Amino acid sequence: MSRPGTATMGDLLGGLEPGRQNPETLAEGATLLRGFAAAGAAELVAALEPITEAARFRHMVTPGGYTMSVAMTNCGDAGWVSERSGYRYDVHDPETGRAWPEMPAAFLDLAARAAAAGGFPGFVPNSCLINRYAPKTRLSLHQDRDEGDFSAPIVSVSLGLPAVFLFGGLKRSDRPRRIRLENGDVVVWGGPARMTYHGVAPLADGCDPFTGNCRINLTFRKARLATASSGPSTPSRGFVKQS
Ligand code: MD3
Ligand code: FE
Repeated sequence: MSRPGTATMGDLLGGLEPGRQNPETLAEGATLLRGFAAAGAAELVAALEPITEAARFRHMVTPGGYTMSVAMTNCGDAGWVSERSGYRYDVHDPETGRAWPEMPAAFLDLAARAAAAGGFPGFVPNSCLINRYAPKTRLSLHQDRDEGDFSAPIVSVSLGLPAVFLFGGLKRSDRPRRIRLENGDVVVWGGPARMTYHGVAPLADGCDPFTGNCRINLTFRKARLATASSGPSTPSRGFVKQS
């Protein structure tokens, strides 16, 4: 960007060229940190190996009976689960009955540093949802509202093949903006952006040196877990996370 003697368009516009700032505020509470995880991407992908060995990627079924095209698994104290009976955070992997694999220190560290850079210091996620997109895989517009604590942000990390992220508004009918997310890009979603509708357009074919022909997305979350005093968690209502 700052090669001596080479004036780029960004320089000429004083760094104000739309869509070229880093960090970039996408909306109030939503901050795009381009390349924030790029240097550590190989380490993050390597850390996924033992996790996905113990808790395999699987295609979950929605309450509506659709099988999601995104393959998912989790690590941390709780994992997001979709079944015919509803969505929930569960301390066990229903496929194995065992606790989810532990969240690697490198994941926690990255999530905390990114959240701080996005204006949310002190973020300690207890759950990481791991999404795998093969070519043609998509994620329909939805809100994330199963966490129970919406004061904490969600931090998302893109690895491998690029994707077009769909960033909508607070109503499903708000027409989404299209934002290209590449390997190492991190987005922090908090405050008023926390409940926005979002999705991912069908993945284009390609090849990445670390992930091969797929995109991996990590989302770090703070899920409120059921305790003896709070009783069993109630199933979420009205949230449709489509395949
Ligand atoms: C905006 N994942 O796992 S990450 C999801 O690329 C999910 O796999 C997408 O949507 C993916 O739920 C998008 C970006 C993202 C994640 C969570 C958000 C954006 C968000 C929560 C609220 C608002
Ligand atoms: Fe989401």
